[in-house]
Amino acid sequence: MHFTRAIVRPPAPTFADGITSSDLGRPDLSLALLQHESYCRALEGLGLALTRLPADAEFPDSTFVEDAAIVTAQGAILTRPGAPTRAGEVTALGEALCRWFPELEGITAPGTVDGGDVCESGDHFFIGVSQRTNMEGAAQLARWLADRGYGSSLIDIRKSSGLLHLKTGLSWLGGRRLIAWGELEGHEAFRGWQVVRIPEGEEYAANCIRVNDTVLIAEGFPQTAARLGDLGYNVLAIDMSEYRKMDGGLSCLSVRW
Ligand code: CIR
Repeated sequence: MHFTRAIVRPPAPTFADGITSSDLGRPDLSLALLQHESYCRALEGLGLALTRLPADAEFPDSTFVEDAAIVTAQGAILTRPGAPTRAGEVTALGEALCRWFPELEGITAPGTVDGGDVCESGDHFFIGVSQRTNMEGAAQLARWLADRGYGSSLIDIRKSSGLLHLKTGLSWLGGRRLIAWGELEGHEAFRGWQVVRIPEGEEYAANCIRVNDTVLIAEGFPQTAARLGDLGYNVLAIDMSEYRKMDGGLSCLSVRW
């Protein structure tokens, strides 16, 4: 879809206390803030009007707004994040989104869904069942999507080490084209889709976002950038070093529609 808006939220002073499995060290908050500003400017440069939520120290992971809401051309739904420390993040997203989506619904208990597990691919959504998104949450979301005319398929990543969320290893590039980690590439859900394989050693670059005519990718992954360039995309690289330390990627930092 053509994006015109996004919600973003800068990292909180407590950012380094968020959940992470990475061993890349503690993030530097001032550098993270600078990187966030570059990210916001890139989205604005691509024509998006941003709603900037205030940072919230109560929620160290709250800069990763994508996990708290899913927005489609046919409506929006608040998630129910799988990590207990992140549950309260939906409140601020709900307050912001109801301006555009007054009929805002939500995933309900015992379902859990993190937006990072939801890969919008045009009129089809791939939904990861993960340590954060459970079967019940995925099923609720699939029903909500079906009511709005979207198809969906579930992809169980619970045994895929290294994949926090489905979109850690999968992104939509537009049309019927995806980019994915090798271990996801052959999944039966992708029959009929072209899957561009992430080069060995560049796995972090799989979390990229197509924003209108450009693909934003993390800086420092030259083979992926070249591959996307060869496929005809405008490629814009953003330094994500401090977010990577907290298991976050490009898609996590905004809710776009
Ligand atoms: C977490 O573990 O929840 C955060 N530290 C990272 C969330 C990244 N979000 C995403 O991939 N959508």
